[in-house]
Amino acid sequence: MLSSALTRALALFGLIITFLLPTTPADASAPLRQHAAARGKFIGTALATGPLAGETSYRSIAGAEFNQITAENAMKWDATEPSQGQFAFSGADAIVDFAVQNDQQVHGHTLVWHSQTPGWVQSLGAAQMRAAMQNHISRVVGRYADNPAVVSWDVVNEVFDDNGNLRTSFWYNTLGQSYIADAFRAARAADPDARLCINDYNVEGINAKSTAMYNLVATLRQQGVPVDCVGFQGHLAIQYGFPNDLRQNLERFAALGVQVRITELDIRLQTPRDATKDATQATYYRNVVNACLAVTACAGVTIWGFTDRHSWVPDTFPGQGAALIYDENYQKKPSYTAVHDALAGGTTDPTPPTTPGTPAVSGVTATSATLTWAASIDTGGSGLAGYTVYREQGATDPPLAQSTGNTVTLTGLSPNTAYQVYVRARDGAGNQSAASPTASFTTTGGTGTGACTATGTVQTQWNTGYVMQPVTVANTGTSGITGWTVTFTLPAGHTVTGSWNAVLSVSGQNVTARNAGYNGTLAPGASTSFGFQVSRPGGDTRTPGGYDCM
Ligand code: G2I
Repeated sequence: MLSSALTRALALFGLIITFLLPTTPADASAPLRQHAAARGKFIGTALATGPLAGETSYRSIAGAEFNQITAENAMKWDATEPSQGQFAFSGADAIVDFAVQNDQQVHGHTLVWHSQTPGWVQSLGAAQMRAAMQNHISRVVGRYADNPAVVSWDVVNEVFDDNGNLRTSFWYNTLGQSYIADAFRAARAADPDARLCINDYNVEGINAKSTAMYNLVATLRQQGVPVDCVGFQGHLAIQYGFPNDLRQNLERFAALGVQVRITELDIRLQTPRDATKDATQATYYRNVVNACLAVTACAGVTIWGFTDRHSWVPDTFPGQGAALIYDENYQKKPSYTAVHDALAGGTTDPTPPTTPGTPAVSGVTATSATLTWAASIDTGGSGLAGYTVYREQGATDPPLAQSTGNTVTLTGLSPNTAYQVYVRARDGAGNQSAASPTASFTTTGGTGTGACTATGTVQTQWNTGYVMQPVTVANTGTSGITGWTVTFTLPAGHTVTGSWNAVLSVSGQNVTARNAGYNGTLAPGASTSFGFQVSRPGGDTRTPGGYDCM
């Protein structure tokens, strides 16, 4: 029988050989993993044990398209050690076995987290909790330490709150900050060869939280704590905008000497899908993959599941979903093509599409208008991908909408407001056309119904953000209403990062909030409320204004 050290050495040797073999250019129809491997990256997916056991399509796509796997839930504490000292690895093993069969690397997720950790851990005293943490890490990491497929671990997950303070979880409250360094040291001891990561969400762009993570990683490494890698989850939403400084952010972490990776990518939208939302989502997916490709230290991108049939999003964000690259029936979406083409690597099309015609404006209301223009033509080979409508307003013109065809209805506009807009076309290679001539229109005034009012209050704020809560919606009329729409304007530079009790859509600085399924009905005199969180340039204390309710 081979010693485990020898097994590992042979496996490593195999890996090295695989990397040294000349890579033939991946052909256009090749699966994602072939293109990713040719670029020296992984493309991964999270897997859930239920469908892995029960659905043939799930298994075959997961095996064929991806070269990296993360267990969506099966390696978490509640799954692996539900009662103290009672370890259960059937789900985790099923995922690892699948990865081995399909020649995929596994990222272990996750050892120390405030969520999905059983009550027995949370109620321990300090000394027992530290010992339980070290034992858990030692047993879980140790189980796979000799398995060459399992190459990395999320040692700690989501240790920051949204303001960049250390989260006051039961870990922090009981053990203080030292639990983080202790967790990394325990993981290193359990598997000296595994790559050890810290992982979090809302850290894709440069902001207070990502800067706090940057500072923590720098400090830990100075102290000799074995942090090898930083995971950026990447739970994005098309209605909240793309973190355009993602690449720059990855680069600053890479300069600390760590590997970086996108660990849980999904890009949700307000359902139902349509061609415009699909196109925006595809652009976001392409941008994430391109950011990773552009940064040498970026190991790859893991998508948080691959089919809309199995995704955490609709359960957590009612009214949102369709966040993945295959639909519920395992059909590829435009976002699949975007990931594929980005991995397949550039294109040779240097020619932008022709300039769109002047937009003709029709159907102007208080909050919407329809634009139609003469279509562009793309002759460069990559094909016309769609159009972006911009609002002309000065130094930077915000995009108002995207479309795949030569017409779009702008929504979420402010009442009684003058708009100058123009259109640019883009092709499959990302080339943008020149701007069309500008069209002007003015939205009609307010609601006039007097049926409802909206007022917003700042509940809490910090240097780079604030929470608006409650935004009170009151039925001031004499008859009941069964749905409401509140519009308001964000100060320039402010962006919505989350919301609750209403469905928000954001267009430039204009926000439209519609009632959720459960709070649209208001009797005369009744009121309800919703809330949202905003990120702002440091110290810019302006707040949203122009609330209008209809
Ligand atoms: O919340 C999204 C992700 C944020 N980063 C860390 C990830 O680990 C996290 O994943 C999600 C899973 O996608 C969900 O599937 O973590 C959730 C738990 O916080 C997972 O949800 C849980 C449900 O809450 C449970 O009710 C359910 O039994 O999934 C369990 C298994 O389906």
